[in-house]
Amino acid sequence: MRLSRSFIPTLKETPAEAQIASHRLMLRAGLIRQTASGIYAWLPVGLRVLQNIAAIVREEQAKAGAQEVLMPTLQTADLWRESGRYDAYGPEMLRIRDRHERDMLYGPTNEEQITEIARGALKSYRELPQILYQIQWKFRDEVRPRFGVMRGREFLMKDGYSFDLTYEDAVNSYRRMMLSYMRTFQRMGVRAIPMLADTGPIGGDLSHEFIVLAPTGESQVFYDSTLEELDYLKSDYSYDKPAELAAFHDTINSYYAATSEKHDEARWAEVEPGRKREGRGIEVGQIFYFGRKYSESMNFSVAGADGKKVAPEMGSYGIGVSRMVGAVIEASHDEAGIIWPASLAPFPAAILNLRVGDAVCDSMCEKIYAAFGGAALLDDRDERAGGKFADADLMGHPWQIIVGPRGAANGRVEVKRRQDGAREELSLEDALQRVIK
Ligand code: 5CA
Repeated sequence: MRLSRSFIPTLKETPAEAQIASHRLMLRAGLIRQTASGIYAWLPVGLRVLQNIAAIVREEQAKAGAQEVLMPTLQTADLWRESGRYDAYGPEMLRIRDRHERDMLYGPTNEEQITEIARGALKSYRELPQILYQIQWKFRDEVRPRFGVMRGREFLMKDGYSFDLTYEDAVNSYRRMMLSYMRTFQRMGVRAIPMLADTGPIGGDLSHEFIVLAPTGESQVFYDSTLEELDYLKSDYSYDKPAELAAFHDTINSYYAATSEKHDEARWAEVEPGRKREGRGIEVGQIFYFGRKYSESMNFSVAGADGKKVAPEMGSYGIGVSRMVGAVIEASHDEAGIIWPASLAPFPAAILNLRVGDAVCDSMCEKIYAAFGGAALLDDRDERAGGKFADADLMGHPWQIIVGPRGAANGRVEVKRRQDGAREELSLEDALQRVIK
């Protein structure tokens, strides 16, 4: 993309309404704009990041055997009356009435909706297990929306739902999703620590939250630092082998990790002092096993092997896709701006043309731009070098390729790595080799 023609409304001043770094940086780097309290429009750069997150989620869900669906944002109240949650959900639910005076709602989550769909389609135990998920907008009328996309009212969630015949199978699905989550978060360049959690309005008796550490996080957390070191991408646990999934789950659960609600001082005291980590964290995902809570209340059963009706065992699995953008920035930024992990960056690199109009600089920049297949961001604005450096740092591209008249005349460019600020002068060919993987 050419910066001169792009829609990337960056801000020089720090927006007064933003209390935390990620919110400030998302506004300043032109990722989002607020349209109403807790509701945001995603501008081109922000949307790219959101789509990069969604793409990783989709790949990892597919590997774990989950299938993608897309359910409506609007649901009928009758569905929620069946499960008993219509009244129980309270003022966080946005209730709407259509022209026929029918009660509707903007979905805060989709257990009822997916149960109704499964109930209409699944008739026999042979059709289980199933894991279905979607990436769809949710609305929760939070009392205090704050911190930008971190606690919004409208937000993008990946929500998945599993259906199994037996408790053992359901726990296997839960573990399968847990492993896929650890791989998903690791690919996004953040360490999310799984912690035993309360189940809240979703219900059930087994739940884990996935927490990214950041000083501005809303939860107080305690964990063994071993959980930061495990490499889930290299580990070869197989999704198809229940014993391996059990071993994975046991490994995770053998290290202490809990939010303040579940914190157990006696167990904490047993953690090796050098491995104790305590701090604030952002919940980027949560998974739940809740058995037959929805299948029983909503009358969903399949025929078992003996012909008798069985209510399937269920779980649900969420990732805060839009919250993730804020969480990654909280975990990865400095004074100058965002530092994107390569896997989520809106552009793999920025090409900074320090003298637009100079034939050598222009042609070198075009060559580099073409080498990226147009995927990089070309700063071709007629602006001072200082402004270009500041904007590139603010936007957080993993690499900057800096093309100035003196170097260009000798076929050389400067390459800066955003993560540590390391700079190197290289030939055009070496620079491309360094940056394009
Ligand atoms: N049905 C289940 C799992 S599919 C569910 O709704 N789980 S949840 O309530 O934990 O939400 C899933 C994830 O959405 C959370 O872990 C969090 O990352 C994100 N989330 C929840 N509320 C908000 C909010 N107000 N703003 C942004 N993200 C949110």
